[in-house]
Amino acid sequence: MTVTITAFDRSPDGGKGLARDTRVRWALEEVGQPYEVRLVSFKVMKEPAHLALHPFGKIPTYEEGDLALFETGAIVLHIAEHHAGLLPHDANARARAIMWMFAAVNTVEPPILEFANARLLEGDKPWSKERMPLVVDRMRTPLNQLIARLRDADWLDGAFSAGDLMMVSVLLRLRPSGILDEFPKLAAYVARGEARPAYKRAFAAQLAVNTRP
Ligand code: GTB
Repeated sequence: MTVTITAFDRSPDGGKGLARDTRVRWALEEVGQPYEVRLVSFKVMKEPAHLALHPFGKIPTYEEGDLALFETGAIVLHIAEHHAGLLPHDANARARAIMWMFAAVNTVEPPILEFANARLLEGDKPWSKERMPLVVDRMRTPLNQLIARLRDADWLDGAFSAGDLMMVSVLLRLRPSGILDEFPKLAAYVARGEARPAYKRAFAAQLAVNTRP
């Protein structure tokens, strides 16, 4: 069955792979599922046809036959559950991989987004300088805790899984600020994710969209 996802027709990051369609593309590439992409503008995202797919008017969405999904966590989980390669067979290991997906989007991503917003959208506010150390601290704590758990392992829990795919995707958002390099263990973990052929294909596909004339 044809899989169609939506993505920005022009991502604000110009193709750095930070928009969330990249993680869905990556999951599809990991499992070898071909997909089509419908590009949407910010305006189209807020129109009824897109809102019927995504009630919050965002990308990405995922369509496969009668199924329409939004939320990258749910989309990647769906892909991982229906194809081999992103979740272990052992039931407990599988539950732990899913736990790491939730940890990525529920625990690690929110303070990273708060930091990105503070930096990019609130930098000119009179209170920004005073608030920033708090925002950075709230982000550093889970990052250091993640490093403590990762130790010298390549991946979070045995072989690469959907948990790593989501965690690496979330951590990538730190790169533009330079903060990722302050955490060499995490930078190396992200680099391992980026070195995967499936990630490279996903990145190249979104780059091609965002650099077309
Ligand atoms: N929780 C949802 C999910 O994981 O699917 C969040 C979806 C979401 O925030 N989508 C963003 C969106 O559609 C794109 S990814 N925004 C449009 C809108 O709100 O009107 C977020 C994003 C956007 C831009 C960059 N960037 O330029 O660096 C990075 C990430």
